[in-house]
Amino acid sequence: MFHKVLVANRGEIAVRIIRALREMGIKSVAVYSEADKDALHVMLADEAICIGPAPSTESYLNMEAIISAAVALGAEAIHPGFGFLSENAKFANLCQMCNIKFIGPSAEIIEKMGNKSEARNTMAKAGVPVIPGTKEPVFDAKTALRAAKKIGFPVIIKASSGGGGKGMRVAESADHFEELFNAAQLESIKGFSDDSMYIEKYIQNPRHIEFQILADSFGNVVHLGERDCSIQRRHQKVLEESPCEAIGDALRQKMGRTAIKAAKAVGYENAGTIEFLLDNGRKFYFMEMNTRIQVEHPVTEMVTDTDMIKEQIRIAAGERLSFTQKDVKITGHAIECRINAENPEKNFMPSPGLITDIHMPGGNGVRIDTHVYTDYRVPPNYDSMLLKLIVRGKDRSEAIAKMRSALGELVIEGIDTNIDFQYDIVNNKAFETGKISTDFIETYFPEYVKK
Ligand code: MV4
Repeated sequence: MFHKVLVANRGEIAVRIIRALREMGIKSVAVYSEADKDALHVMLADEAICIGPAPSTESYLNMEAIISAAVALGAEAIHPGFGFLSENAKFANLCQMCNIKFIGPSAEIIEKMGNKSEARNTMAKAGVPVIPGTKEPVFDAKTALRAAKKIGFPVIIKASSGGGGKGMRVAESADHFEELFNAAQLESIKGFSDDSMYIEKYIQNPRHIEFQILADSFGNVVHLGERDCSIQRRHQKVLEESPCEAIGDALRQKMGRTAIKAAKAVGYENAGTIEFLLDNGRKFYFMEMNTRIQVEHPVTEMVTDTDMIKEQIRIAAGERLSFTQKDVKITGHAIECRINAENPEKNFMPSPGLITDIHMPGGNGVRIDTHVYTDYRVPPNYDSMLLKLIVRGKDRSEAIAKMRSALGELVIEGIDTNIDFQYDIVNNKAFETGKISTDFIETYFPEYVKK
């Protein structure tokens, strides 16, 4: 096992990883920017080292500074968390060249799955259902239009290097298709320096269902069930739950086996997520693979009684998975609400600043993953997520009751938050009856959706 691990992240996930390391008897090294000198992850780690100024390009994305810190302090591995360098193939490769274990899959797999068009092809070849669409990337509007006509409208135009909704457009018909294509492509060139695009049939009001995978370096792969992440706003998840209300055991098994097949097809190692879209006819399609630990991993931990961060570290250290698929039991129901420093009344504008007071709920089945505390100043430089409120109940209805109670108790003073917005979501009738899809917020909270 490792003796010392560097955590190349900040915020609640850095805290989460440092705690797992301490439980495992592994020394932790925090890295921090000048804006984060008073951050909780810095206080909790065994050692901490400043890696640069506030802008993340000069600190949390500064590969040389992070690798140098690991070498200087003798860390044998780096946990990248999510965001920042977690899906950066160049960084994973740099770690390997410096003899530091990157806690995640190989640079080759990150690269392969980072190209969404290539990932689609790889999965299709492996017999994983993909959404009908182009088999080769397209680079110009005319070729794309021909492909779109073959697929049949509506279609969705996506950037090969995309994700997070950037470089994506829906085309209802051939009219304006070329304009939409060019706009999506321009966004992709600007955002990812890549003009490679692909076209898919557009699935109306799908559910976003993702399967959690764990794969060790001996080729053993298990899935830990799914998360329903359909409630999103501008491609940012707002609330996640496990299991998904809409799939029974038969479909769960089928999707789970498909997720394992997908992971095995690329020789996957470590924790990963297979994202599917589920259409109204209950057909499911591979959409993307995420090669990192995800924000919403706690809902899976709560219903499977696992510690996914510890599993990641064990796998990276070359240990075998200690359980098989038949040992995985999903019990109860978990929900996570992301609490952000933002103002829903002002188009979710970020609201950094001083937290003058905070009261956190607790009790049976209530978990909070956070880095904030009273008198903490939320810096304006990073993601606005403050806290993840996670509850687990014996079934969905108990979990909803717990979440309503916990959100009602949660108080954060000094800055604006989305606590009340989350409270309205969990008190919504459609949410209560499980009628959710990716258009949930537009449908039930149109006043919050800026046109
Ligand atoms: C789709 C789709 C419908 N049909 N692809 C959104 C982000 C990116 N990862 C892919 N996305 C979508 N791809 C086809 N062929 C609908 C979405 C989508 C979506 C997906 C999951 C959760 C929320 C969403 C919100 C809008 C669009």
